[in-house]
Amino acid sequence: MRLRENPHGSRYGKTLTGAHFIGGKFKGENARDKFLSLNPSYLKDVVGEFPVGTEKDVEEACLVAREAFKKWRATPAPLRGEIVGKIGHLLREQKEMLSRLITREIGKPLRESRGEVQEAIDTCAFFQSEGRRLYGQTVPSELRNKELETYRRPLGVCGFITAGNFPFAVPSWKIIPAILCGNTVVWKPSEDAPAVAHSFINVLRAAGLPDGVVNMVQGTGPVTGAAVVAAIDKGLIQKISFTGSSQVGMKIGEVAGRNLQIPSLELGGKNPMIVMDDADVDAAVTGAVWAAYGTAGQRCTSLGNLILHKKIADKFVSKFVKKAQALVIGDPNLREDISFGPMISERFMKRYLEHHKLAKKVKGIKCLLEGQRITDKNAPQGFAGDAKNGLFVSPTIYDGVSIGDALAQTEVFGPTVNVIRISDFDEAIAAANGTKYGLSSAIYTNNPAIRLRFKNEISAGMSSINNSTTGAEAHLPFGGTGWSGNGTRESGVWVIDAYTRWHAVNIDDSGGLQLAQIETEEAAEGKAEDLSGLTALA
Ligand code: UN1
Repeated sequence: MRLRENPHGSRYGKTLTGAHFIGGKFKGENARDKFLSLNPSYLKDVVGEFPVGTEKDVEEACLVAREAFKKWRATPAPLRGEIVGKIGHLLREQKEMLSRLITREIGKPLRESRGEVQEAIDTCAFFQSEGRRLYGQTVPSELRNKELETYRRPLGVCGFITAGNFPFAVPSWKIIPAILCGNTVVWKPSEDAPAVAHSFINVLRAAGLPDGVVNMVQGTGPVTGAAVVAAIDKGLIQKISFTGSSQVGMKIGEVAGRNLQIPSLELGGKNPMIVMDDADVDAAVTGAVWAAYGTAGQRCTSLGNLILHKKIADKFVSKFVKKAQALVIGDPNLREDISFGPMISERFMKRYLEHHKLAKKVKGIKCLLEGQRITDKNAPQGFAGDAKNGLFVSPTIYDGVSIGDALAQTEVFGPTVNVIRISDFDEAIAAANGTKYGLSSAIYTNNPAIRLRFKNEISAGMSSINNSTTGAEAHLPFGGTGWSGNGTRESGVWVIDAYTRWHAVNIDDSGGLQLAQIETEEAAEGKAEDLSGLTALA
Protein backbone atom coordinates (compact mmCIF):
# COMPACT_ATOMS: atom_id res chain seq x y z
CA MET A 1 0.00 0.00 0.00
CA ARG A 2 1.45 3.38 -0.98
CA LEU A 3 1.10 5.93 1.80
CA ARG A 4 2.69 9.32 2.12
CA GLU A 5 3.05 12.01 4.75
CA ASN A 6 0.10 14.34 5.07
CA PRO A 7 1.51 17.70 6.15
CA HIS A 8 -1.79 19.48 6.86
CA GLY A 9 -3.75 16.58 8.28
CA SER A 10 -1.13 14.47 10.01
CA ARG A 11 -3.19 14.08 13.17
CA TYR A 12 -5.82 12.24 11.09
CA GLY A 13 -3.45 9.83 9.35
CA LYS A 14 -1.39 9.45 6.20
CA THR A 15 -2.42 10.03 2.59
CA LEU A 16 -3.09 6.99 0.40
CA THR A 17 -2.11 6.70 -3.22
CA GLY A 18 -5.18 4.77 -4.28
CA ALA A 19 -5.67 2.47 -7.24
CA HIS A 20 -8.10 0.21 -9.02
CA PHE A 21 -8.10 -3.46 -8.10
CA ILE A 22 -8.35 -5.70 -11.14
CA GLY A 23 -7.55 -9.41 -11.28
CA GLY A 24 -5.95 -9.35 -7.83
CA LYS A 25 -3.63 -6.43 -8.61
CA PHE A 26 -3.71 -2.77 -7.70
CA LYS A 27 -3.46 -0.75 -10.89
CA GLY A 28 -3.66 2.77 -12.23
CA GLU A 29 -1.74 4.46 -9.42
CA ASN A 30 0.01 6.62 -11.97
CA ALA A 31 -3.06 7.51 -14.03
CA ARG A 32 -3.14 11.04 -15.36
CA ASP A 33 -6.72 11.78 -14.42
CA LYS A 34 -7.04 11.73 -10.62
CA PHE A 35 -9.38 12.88 -7.90
CA LEU A 36 -8.83 13.62 -4.24
CA SER A 37 -10.70 12.37 -1.21
CA LEU A 38 -10.80 15.05 1.48
CA ASN A 39 -11.83 14.68 5.10
CA PRO A 40 -15.12 16.64 5.30
CA SER A 41 -14.43 17.58 8.94
CA TYR A 42 -11.13 19.16 7.94
CA LEU A 43 -10.68 19.70 4.22
CA LYS A 44 -6.93 20.20 4.50
CA ASP A 45 -6.62 16.54 5.41
CA VAL A 46 -6.11 14.62 2.16
CA VAL A 47 -7.27 11.06 2.79
CA GLY A 48 -6.08 9.90 -0.59
CA GLU A 49 -5.58 10.46 -4.27
CA PHE A 50 -7.31 8.11 -6.71
CA PRO A 51 -7.38 7.41 -10.44
CA VAL A 52 -10.55 8.17 -12.41
CA GLY A 53 -11.39 4.83 -14.02
CA THR A 54 -11.98 4.97 -17.78
CA GLU A 55 -14.18 2.88 -20.03
CA LYS A 56 -11.08 0.81 -20.79
CA ASP A 57 -10.45 0.12 -17.10
CA VAL A 58 -14.06 -0.97 -16.62
CA GLU A 59 -13.90 -3.22 -19.68
CA GLU A 60 -10.72 -4.84 -18.43
CA ALA A 61 -12.28 -5.44 -15.01
CA CYS A 62 -15.38 -6.99 -16.62
CA LEU A 63 -13.32 -9.34 -18.78
CA VAL A 64 -11.25 -10.43 -15.79
CA ALA A 65 -14.46 -10.98 -13.80
CA ARG A 66 -15.96 -12.99 -16.66
CA GLU A 67 -12.89 -15.26 -16.71
CA ALA A 68 -12.88 -15.67 -12.91
CA PHE A 69 -16.60 -16.55 -13.00
CA LYS A 70 -15.85 -19.90 -14.69
CA LYS A 71 -13.89 -21.17 -11.70
CA TRP A 72 -15.73 -19.35 -8.95
CA ARG A 73 -19.17 -20.63 -9.91
CA ALA A 74 -17.77 -24.18 -9.79
CA THR A 75 -16.34 -23.66 -6.28
CA PRO A 76 -18.68 -25.45 -3.83
CA ALA A 77 -21.04 -23.00 -2.18
CA PRO A 78 -20.03 -24.07 1.38
CA LEU A 79 -16.43 -23.23 0.47
CA ARG A 80 -17.48 -19.85 -0.85
CA GLY A 81 -19.32 -19.46 2.45
CA GLU A 82 -16.15 -20.23 4.35
CA ILE A 83 -14.37 -17.34 2.65
CA VAL A 84 -17.32 -15.08 3.49
CA GLY A 85 -16.95 -16.26 7.10
CA LYS A 86 -13.27 -15.34 7.05
CA ILE A 87 -14.13 -11.89 5.73
CA GLY A 88 -16.51 -11.51 8.70
CA HIS A 89 -13.80 -12.55 11.19
CA LEU A 90 -11.30 -10.10 9.73
CA LEU A 91 -13.89 -7.33 9.85
CA ARG A 92 -14.48 -8.08 13.51
CA GLU A 93 -10.74 -7.96 14.22
CA GLN A 94 -10.29 -4.72 12.29
CA LYS A 95 -13.58 -3.10 13.31
CA GLU A 96 -12.05 -0.18 15.18
CA MET A 97 -9.50 0.69 12.50
CA LEU A 98 -12.11 0.48 9.74
CA SER A 99 -14.59 2.54 11.73
CA ARG A 100 -12.02 5.28 12.24
CA LEU A 101 -11.30 5.37 8.53
CA ILE A 102 -15.03 5.68 7.73
CA THR A 103 -15.31 8.55 10.21
CA ARG A 104 -12.26 10.25 8.72
CA GLU A 105 -13.41 9.94 5.13
CA ILE A 106 -17.16 10.69 5.38
CA GLY A 107 -17.55 12.36 8.78
CA LYS A 108 -19.99 9.97 10.45
CA PRO A 109 -19.81 9.76 14.27
CA LEU A 110 -17.67 6.86 15.42
CA ARG A 111 -20.51 4.94 17.05
CA GLU A 112 -22.35 5.01 13.72
CA SER A 113 -19.23 3.95 11.82
CA ARG A 114 -18.86 1.04 14.22
CA GLY A 115 -22.50 0.18 13.56
CA GLU A 116 -21.82 0.24 9.86
CA VAL A 117 -18.90 -2.20 10.08
CA GLN A 118 -21.07 -4.33 12.37
CA GLU A 119 -23.72 -4.42 9.63
CA ALA A 120 -21.10 -5.88 7.27
CA ILE A 121 -20.05 -8.40 9.95
CA ASP A 122 -23.69 -9.45 10.42
CA THR A 123 -24.07 -9.78 6.66
CA CYS A 124 -21.07 -12.12 6.53
CA ALA A 125 -22.39 -14.17 9.45
CA PHE A 126 -25.72 -14.59 7.69
CA PHE A 127 -24.30 -15.51 4.29
CA GLN A 128 -21.58 -17.81 5.55
CA SER A 129 -24.23 -20.32 6.60
CA GLU A 130 -26.30 -19.59 3.50
CA GLY A 131 -23.44 -21.28 1.63
CA ARG A 132 -24.61 -24.50 3.27
CA ARG A 133 -28.20 -23.88 2.23
CA LEU A 134 -28.73 -22.07 -1.06
CA TYR A 135 -31.55 -24.55 -1.39
CA GLY A 136 -33.33 -25.67 -4.50
CA GLN A 137 -36.48 -27.81 -4.41
CA THR A 138 -37.60 -31.26 -5.47
CA VAL A 139 -40.97 -31.08 -7.18
CA PRO A 140 -43.33 -34.04 -7.85
CA SER A 141 -43.84 -34.89 -11.50
CA GLU A 142 -47.21 -35.68 -13.08
CA LEU A 143 -45.51 -38.58 -14.88
CA ARG A 144 -44.12 -41.82 -13.46
CA ASN A 145 -40.37 -42.49 -13.24
CA LYS A 146 -39.66 -38.84 -13.62
CA GLU A 147 -38.06 -36.38 -11.21
CA LEU A 148 -38.26 -32.59 -11.18
CA GLU A 149 -35.75 -30.33 -9.41
CA THR A 150 -34.79 -26.68 -9.18
CA TYR A 151 -31.37 -25.12 -8.70
CA ARG A 152 -30.22 -21.59 -8.05
CA ARG A 153 -27.63 -20.58 -10.63
CA PRO A 154 -25.34 -17.53 -10.47
CA LEU A 155 -25.86 -14.79 -13.04
CA GLY A 156 -22.32 -13.90 -14.09
CA VAL A 157 -20.58 -10.56 -13.74
CA CYS A 158 -22.35 -8.14 -11.40
CA GLY A 159 -21.74 -4.38 -11.71
CA PHE A 160 -22.12 -2.44 -8.46
CA ILE A 161 -22.34 1.32 -8.06
CA THR A 162 -22.57 2.45 -4.43
CA ALA A 163 -23.11 5.66 -2.48
CA GLY A 164 -20.89 7.49 -0.01
CA ASN A 165 -23.21 7.62 3.02
CA PHE A 166 -22.88 3.93 3.87
CA PRO A 167 -19.56 3.19 2.19
CA PHE A 168 -19.00 -0.08 4.02
CA ALA A 169 -22.38 -1.59 4.92
CA VAL A 170 -24.12 -1.08 1.58
CA PRO A 171 -21.30 -2.49 -0.59
CA SER A 172 -21.25 -5.49 1.75
CA TRP A 173 -25.02 -5.95 1.19
CA LYS A 174 -24.26 -6.40 -2.50
CA ILE A 175 -20.79 -7.97 -2.68
CA ILE A 176 -21.20 -10.63 0.02
CA PRO A 177 -24.41 -12.29 -1.24
CA ALA A 178 -23.33 -11.90 -4.87
CA ILE A 179 -20.07 -13.80 -4.39
CA LEU A 180 -21.69 -16.33 -2.06
CA CYS A 181 -24.09 -17.15 -4.90
CA GLY A 182 -21.13 -17.71 -7.25
CA ASN A 183 -21.07 -14.42 -9.17
CA THR A 184 -18.08 -12.20 -9.77
CA VAL A 185 -18.06 -8.45 -9.29
CA VAL A 186 -16.97 -5.14 -10.80
CA TRP A 187 -17.47 -2.45 -8.19
CA LYS A 188 -17.41 1.31 -8.70
CA PRO A 189 -17.41 2.78 -5.17
CA SER A 190 -18.51 6.29 -4.32
CA GLU A 191 -16.05 9.05 -5.12
CA ASP A 192 -16.75 10.34 -1.61
CA ALA A 193 -15.36 7.19 0.03
CA PRO A 194 -12.62 5.68 -2.15
CA ALA A 195 -10.23 4.99 0.76
CA VAL A 196 -12.94 3.06 2.60
CA ALA A 197 -13.45 1.02 -0.58
CA HIS A 198 -9.71 0.41 -0.72
CA SER A 199 -9.81 -0.90 2.85
CA PHE A 200 -12.71 -3.21 2.00
CA ILE A 201 -10.74 -4.68 -0.90
CA ASN A 202 -7.76 -5.26 1.39
CA VAL A 203 -9.97 -7.24 3.76
CA LEU A 204 -11.28 -9.38 0.87
CA ARG A 205 -7.71 -10.10 -0.21
CA ALA A 206 -6.58 -10.96 3.30
CA ALA A 207 -9.49 -13.40 3.58
CA GLY A 208 -8.18 -15.34 0.59
CA LEU A 209 -10.79 -14.41 -1.99
CA PRO A 210 -9.40 -15.64 -5.34
CA ASP A 211 -8.12 -13.04 -7.79
CA GLY A 212 -10.68 -11.65 -10.19
CA VAL A 213 -13.74 -12.49 -8.08
CA VAL A 214 -14.13 -8.92 -6.83
CA ASN A 215 -12.67 -6.11 -8.91
CA MET A 216 -12.89 -2.42 -8.15
CA VAL A 217 -12.60 0.56 -10.46
CA GLN A 218 -12.27 3.89 -8.68
CA GLY A 219 -13.64 7.04 -10.22
CA THR A 220 -16.42 9.54 -10.64
CA GLY A 221 -20.08 8.97 -11.44
CA PRO A 222 -20.19 10.70 -14.82
CA VAL A 223 -17.04 8.95 -16.13
CA THR A 224 -16.57 5.64 -14.33
CA GLY A 225 -20.15 5.01 -13.19
CA ALA A 226 -21.32 5.72 -16.75
CA ALA A 227 -18.73 3.24 -18.05
CA VAL A 228 -20.14 0.52 -15.77
CA VAL A 229 -23.64 1.20 -17.10
CA ALA A 230 -22.33 1.19 -20.69
CA ALA A 231 -20.87 -2.27 -20.01
CA ILE A 232 -24.45 -3.61 -19.79
CA ASP A 233 -25.10 -2.68 -23.42
CA LYS A 234 -21.79 -4.30 -24.38
CA GLY A 235 -22.87 -7.60 -22.83
CA LEU A 236 -20.09 -7.42 -20.24
CA ILE A 237 -22.37 -7.26 -17.19
CA GLN A 238 -25.28 -9.58 -16.44
CA LYS A 239 -26.61 -7.79 -13.38
CA ILE A 240 -26.43 -4.22 -12.13
CA SER A 241 -27.10 -3.06 -8.59
CA PHE A 242 -27.16 0.62 -7.72
CA THR A 243 -27.67 2.62 -4.54
CA GLY A 244 -28.14 6.34 -5.12
CA SER A 245 -30.56 8.94 -6.46
CA SER A 246 -33.90 8.11 -8.07
CA GLN A 247 -32.99 10.11 -11.18
CA VAL A 248 -29.82 8.11 -11.86
CA GLY A 249 -31.62 4.88 -10.89
CA MET A 250 -34.26 5.50 -13.55
CA LYS A 251 -31.60 5.88 -16.25
CA ILE A 252 -29.82 2.71 -15.14
CA GLY A 253 -33.16 0.91 -15.10
CA GLU A 254 -33.74 1.87 -18.74
CA VAL A 255 -30.40 0.46 -19.85
CA ALA A 256 -30.90 -2.74 -17.87
CA GLY A 257 -34.46 -3.04 -19.18
CA ARG A 258 -33.50 -2.85 -22.84
CA ASN A 259 -31.05 -5.68 -22.14
CA LEU A 260 -33.80 -7.70 -20.43
CA GLN A 261 -32.01 -7.56 -17.10
CA ILE A 262 -33.59 -6.92 -13.73
CA PRO A 263 -31.50 -4.28 -11.97
CA SER A 264 -31.45 -3.89 -8.19
CA LEU A 265 -32.23 -0.24 -7.52
CA GLU A 266 -32.13 1.23 -4.02
CA LEU A 267 -33.02 4.87 -4.44
CA GLY A 268 -34.17 7.95 -2.58
CA GLY A 269 -36.78 8.57 0.06
CA LYS A 270 -38.87 11.24 1.72
CA ASN A 271 -39.69 9.18 4.73
CA PRO A 272 -42.72 10.00 6.87
CA MET A 273 -43.21 9.58 10.61
CA ILE A 274 -46.72 9.85 12.07
CA VAL A 275 -47.19 10.71 15.74
CA MET A 276 -50.76 10.07 16.92
CA ASP A 277 -52.46 11.79 19.88
CA ASP A 278 -52.17 8.65 22.08
CA ALA A 279 -48.41 8.25 21.51
CA ASP A 280 -45.68 8.41 24.10
CA VAL A 281 -44.53 11.88 23.10
CA ASP A 282 -41.08 11.71 24.70
CA ALA A 283 -40.27 8.42 22.99
CA ALA A 284 -41.53 9.84 19.70
CA VAL A 285 -39.42 13.01 20.06
CA THR A 286 -36.30 10.91 20.71
CA GLY A 287 -37.11 8.72 17.69
CA ALA A 288 -37.72 11.72 15.46
CA VAL A 289 -34.50 13.49 16.49
CA TRP A 290 -32.45 10.44 15.57
CA ALA A 291 -34.41 9.82 12.36
CA ALA A 292 -34.03 13.43 11.19
CA TYR A 293 -30.55 14.35 12.38
CA GLY A 294 -28.62 11.09 12.75
CA THR A 295 -25.85 10.99 10.12
CA ALA A 296 -26.73 14.67 9.50
CA GLY A 297 -29.83 13.44 7.67
CA GLN A 298 -27.69 11.75 5.03
CA ARG A 299 -29.37 8.35 5.08
CA CYS A 300 -31.86 7.22 2.49
CA THR A 301 -34.00 6.24 5.48
CA SER A 302 -33.82 9.69 7.15
CA LEU A 303 -37.00 11.36 8.32
CA GLY A 304 -38.37 13.96 5.89
CA ASN A 305 -42.01 14.59 6.84
CA LEU A 306 -43.03 14.60 10.49
CA ILE A 307 -46.81 14.18 10.57
CA LEU A 308 -48.20 15.27 13.95
CA HIS A 309 -51.67 14.91 15.37
CA LYS A 310 -52.80 18.44 16.17
CA LYS A 311 -53.66 17.51 19.77
CA ILE A 312 -50.01 16.82 20.62
CA ALA A 313 -48.34 18.93 17.93
CA ASP A 314 -47.50 22.02 20.01
CA LYS A 315 -46.11 20.01 22.88
CA PHE A 316 -44.13 17.81 20.49
CA VAL A 317 -42.72 20.70 18.48
CA SER A 318 -41.51 22.62 21.52
CA LYS A 319 -39.64 19.56 22.85
CA PHE A 320 -38.32 18.72 19.37
CA VAL A 321 -36.95 22.22 18.76
CA LYS A 322 -35.19 22.19 22.15
CA LYS A 323 -33.57 18.83 21.41
CA ALA A 324 -32.53 19.93 17.93
CA GLN A 325 -30.90 23.04 19.39
CA ALA A 326 -29.04 20.94 21.95
CA LEU A 327 -27.43 18.65 19.35
CA VAL A 328 -23.65 18.68 19.47
CA ILE A 329 -22.23 19.21 16.00
CA GLY A 330 -18.55 18.78 15.33
CA ASP A 331 -15.55 16.80 14.17
CA PRO A 332 -16.23 13.14 14.98
CA ASN A 333 -12.54 12.30 14.67
CA LEU A 334 -11.76 14.41 17.68
CA ARG A 335 -14.77 13.75 19.88
CA GLU A 336 -16.87 10.62 20.29
CA ASP A 337 -19.89 12.32 21.81
CA ILE A 338 -21.03 14.45 18.89
CA SER A 339 -24.58 14.09 17.56
CA PHE A 340 -23.64 14.62 13.95
CA GLY A 341 -20.59 15.50 11.91
CA PRO A 342 -20.12 17.38 8.64
CA MET A 343 -21.92 16.97 5.34
CA ILE A 344 -20.19 14.26 3.31
CA SER A 345 -19.25 16.56 0.43
CA GLU A 346 -19.59 20.08 -0.95
CA ARG A 347 -22.31 18.75 -3.27
CA PHE A 348 -24.44 17.57 -0.38
CA MET A 349 -23.88 20.79 1.54
CA LYS A 350 -24.87 22.96 -1.41
CA ARG A 351 -28.08 21.02 -1.94
CA TYR A 352 -28.91 21.36 1.74
CA LEU A 353 -28.32 25.10 1.81
CA GLU A 354 -30.32 25.55 -1.37
CA HIS A 355 -33.35 23.63 -0.12
CA HIS A 356 -34.45 26.69 1.85
CA LYS A 357 -35.47 28.20 -1.48
CA LEU A 358 -38.27 25.65 -1.67
CA ALA A 359 -39.90 27.24 1.38
CA LYS A 360 -39.63 30.86 0.30
CA LYS A 361 -42.94 32.59 -0.29
CA VAL A 362 -45.04 29.52 0.43
CA LYS A 363 -48.06 30.53 2.50
CA GLY A 364 -48.35 28.94 5.93
CA ILE A 365 -44.79 27.63 6.19
CA LYS A 366 -42.87 28.80 9.24
CA CYS A 367 -39.16 28.24 9.67
CA LEU A 368 -38.50 27.27 13.30
CA LEU A 369 -34.81 26.59 12.78
CA GLU A 370 -33.01 27.66 9.61
CA GLY A 371 -29.96 25.46 9.16
CA GLN A 372 -26.91 27.26 7.80
CA ARG A 373 -23.30 26.54 7.11
CA ILE A 374 -21.52 26.80 10.44
CA THR A 375 -18.85 29.51 10.54
CA ASP A 376 -16.67 30.85 13.31
CA LYS A 377 -19.27 33.59 13.80
CA ASN A 378 -22.52 31.61 13.99
CA ALA A 379 -21.31 28.35 15.58
CA PRO A 380 -24.01 26.88 17.83
CA GLN A 381 -23.35 26.22 21.50
CA GLY A 382 -21.13 23.22 22.06
CA PHE A 383 -19.86 23.17 18.45
CA ALA A 384 -16.71 21.08 18.41
CA GLY A 385 -14.95 21.46 15.11
CA ASP A 386 -12.93 23.68 12.80
CA ALA A 387 -15.78 25.56 11.12
CA LYS A 388 -13.62 27.24 8.50
CA ASN A 389 -12.12 24.02 7.24
CA GLY A 390 -15.09 21.68 7.55
CA LEU A 391 -18.48 21.19 5.88
CA PHE A 392 -20.58 21.69 9.01
CA VAL A 393 -24.22 22.79 8.98
CA SER A 394 -26.86 23.35 11.64
CA PRO A 395 -30.29 21.64 11.67
CA THR A 396 -33.54 22.88 10.10
CA ILE A 397 -37.21 22.59 11.11
CA TYR A 398 -40.12 23.83 9.01
CA ASP A 399 -43.60 23.93 10.53
CA GLY A 400 -46.99 24.37 8.87
CA VAL A 401 -45.99 22.41 5.77
CA SER A 402 -48.60 20.72 3.54
CA ILE A 403 -47.86 17.45 1.82
CA GLY A 404 -48.27 19.03 -1.62
CA ASP A 405 -45.54 21.63 -0.97
CA ALA A 406 -42.25 21.22 -2.83
CA LEU A 407 -40.54 21.11 0.55
CA ALA A 408 -42.47 17.95 1.46
CA GLN A 409 -41.92 16.33 -1.94
CA THR A 410 -38.18 16.83 -2.43
CA GLU A 411 -35.48 14.62 -0.97
CA VAL A 412 -32.80 16.88 0.53
CA PHE A 413 -30.35 14.43 2.12
CA GLY A 414 -29.51 16.77 4.96
CA PRO A 415 -30.61 17.55 8.54
CA THR A 416 -34.03 19.01 7.78
CA VAL A 417 -37.56 18.06 8.71
CA ASN A 418 -41.06 19.31 7.78
CA VAL A 419 -43.85 19.35 10.36
CA ILE A 420 -47.26 18.54 8.85
CA ARG A 421 -50.21 18.85 11.22
CA ILE A 422 -53.22 16.55 10.82
CA SER A 423 -56.54 15.91 12.63
CA ASP A 424 -57.00 12.14 12.31
CA PHE A 425 -55.46 8.94 10.96
CA ASP A 426 -57.10 9.30 7.53
CA GLU A 427 -55.32 12.59 7.02
CA ALA A 428 -52.12 11.17 8.46
CA ILE A 429 -51.95 8.20 6.12
CA ALA A 430 -52.85 10.36 3.12
CA ALA A 431 -49.89 12.62 3.96
CA ALA A 432 -47.57 9.65 4.64
CA ASN A 433 -48.47 8.17 1.25
CA GLY A 434 -48.50 11.56 -0.45
CA THR A 435 -45.05 11.54 -2.07
CA LYS A 436 -43.69 9.57 -5.02
CA TYR A 437 -41.30 7.75 -2.67
CA GLY A 438 -41.94 4.74 -0.45
CA LEU A 439 -38.80 3.62 1.35
CA SER A 440 -39.05 3.79 5.13
CA SER A 441 -41.92 4.97 7.34
CA ALA A 442 -42.85 5.10 11.02
CA ILE A 443 -45.73 5.63 13.37
CA TYR A 444 -45.89 6.30 17.09
CA THR A 445 -49.16 5.06 18.59
CA ASN A 446 -50.35 2.75 21.32
CA ASN A 447 -53.68 2.08 19.65
CA PRO A 448 -53.75 -1.47 18.19
CA ALA A 449 -56.46 -0.59 15.66
CA ILE A 450 -54.42 2.34 14.29
CA ARG A 451 -51.30 0.20 14.26
CA LEU A 452 -53.12 -2.41 12.17
CA ARG A 453 -54.43 0.19 9.74
CA PHE A 454 -50.96 1.71 9.39
CA LYS A 455 -49.39 -1.67 8.61
CA ASN A 456 -52.01 -2.35 5.96
CA GLU A 457 -52.31 1.07 4.37
CA ILE A 458 -48.79 2.51 4.33
CA SER A 459 -47.08 2.36 0.97
CA ALA A 460 -43.45 1.71 1.88
CA GLY A 461 -40.87 -1.04 1.78
CA MET A 462 -40.09 -0.69 5.49
CA SER A 463 -42.18 0.44 8.43
CA SER A 464 -41.42 1.02 12.10
CA ILE A 465 -43.99 1.04 14.85
CA ASN A 466 -42.88 3.05 17.88
CA ASN A 467 -39.40 3.30 16.40
CA SER A 468 -37.34 5.57 14.15
CA THR A 469 -37.42 5.50 10.32
CA THR A 470 -33.78 4.38 10.21
CA GLY A 471 -32.07 1.22 11.30
CA ALA A 472 -32.79 -1.80 9.12
CA GLU A 473 -31.19 -5.03 10.31
CA ALA A 474 -28.86 -7.08 8.16
CA HIS A 475 -31.26 -9.98 7.68
CA LEU A 476 -34.51 -8.13 6.90
CA PRO A 477 -35.40 -7.16 3.32
CA PHE A 478 -34.27 -3.60 2.54
CA GLY A 479 -35.83 -1.63 -0.28
CA GLY A 480 -38.75 0.51 -1.32
CA THR A 481 -41.61 1.14 -3.70
CA GLY A 482 -42.32 3.94 -6.18
CA TRP A 483 -39.39 6.30 -6.64
CA SER A 484 -37.50 4.49 -3.86
CA GLY A 485 -36.75 1.43 -5.93
CA ASN A 486 -37.96 -1.17 -8.37
CA GLY A 487 -39.14 -3.74 -5.84
CA THR A 488 -35.88 -5.68 -5.61
CA ARG A 489 -34.59 -6.19 -2.08
CA GLU A 490 -31.22 -6.33 -0.36
CA SER A 491 -30.29 -8.39 2.69
CA GLY A 492 -31.50 -11.65 4.18
CA VAL A 493 -32.79 -14.57 2.12
CA TRP A 494 -34.61 -12.17 -0.22
CA VAL A 495 -31.45 -10.80 -1.83
CA ILE A 496 -30.55 -14.28 -3.05
CA ASP A 497 -33.27 -13.88 -5.67
CA ALA A 498 -31.38 -10.82 -6.95
CA TYR A 499 -28.14 -12.75 -7.52
CA THR A 500 -29.41 -16.10 -8.82
CA ARG A 501 -31.79 -17.35 -11.45
CA TRP A 502 -33.90 -20.44 -11.08
CA HIS A 503 -33.02 -23.45 -13.18
CA ALA A 504 -35.68 -26.18 -13.55
CA VAL A 505 -34.42 -29.67 -14.39
CA ASN A 506 -36.38 -32.85 -15.24
CA ILE A 507 -34.94 -36.35 -15.26
CA ASP A 508 -36.82 -39.12 -17.05
CA ASP A 509 -35.99 -42.71 -16.03
CA SER A 510 -38.86 -44.34 -17.91
CA GLY A 511 -36.70 -45.41 -20.84
CA GLY A 512 -39.14 -43.84 -23.32
CA LEU A 513 -40.42 -40.40 -24.25
CA GLN A 514 -43.11 -39.25 -21.83
CA LEU A 515 -44.90 -36.07 -22.73
CA ALA A 516 -46.18 -33.89 -19.92
CA GLN A 517 -49.71 -32.48 -20.47
CA ILE A 518 -50.17 -34.70 -23.54
CA GLU A 519 -49.73 -38.14 -21.98
CA THR A 520 -50.68 -37.51 -18.36
CA GLU A 521 -52.77 -40.10 -16.55
CA GLU A 522 -56.26 -39.17 -15.50
CA ALA A 523 -57.45 -39.99 -12.00
CA ALA A 524 -59.96 -42.92 -11.92
CA GLU A 525 -63.73 -42.19 -12.09
CA GLY A 526 -65.51 -42.23 -8.69
CA LYS A 527 -68.90 -43.71 -7.82
CA ALA A 528 -71.63 -41.08 -7.92
CA GLU A 529 -74.16 -43.21 -5.95
CA ASP A 530 -71.99 -42.88 -2.80
CA LEU A 531 -72.84 -39.18 -2.65
CA SER A 532 -76.56 -39.63 -3.43
CA GLY A 533 -76.78 -42.13 -0.57
CA LEU A 534 -75.28 -39.53 1.76
CA THR A 535 -77.83 -36.92 0.65
CA ALA A 536 -80.68 -39.27 1.66
CA LEU A 537 -79.00 -39.86 5.01
CA ALA A 538 -78.67 -36.14 5.77
C1 UN1 B 1 -28.84 3.92 3.18
O1 UN1 B 1 -29.02 5.04 3.64
O2 UN1 B 1 -28.52 3.77 1.97
O3 UN1 B 1 -31.59 1.41 7.93
C2 UN1 B 1 -28.89 2.65 3.95
C3 UN1 B 1 -30.67 2.21 7.94
C4 UN1 B 1 -29.27 1.72 7.66
C5 UN1 B 1 -29.03 1.60 6.19
C6 UN1 B 1 -29.34 2.82 5.39
N1 UN1 B 1 -29.07 0.46 8.31
O4 UN1 B 1 -30.86 3.39 8.17
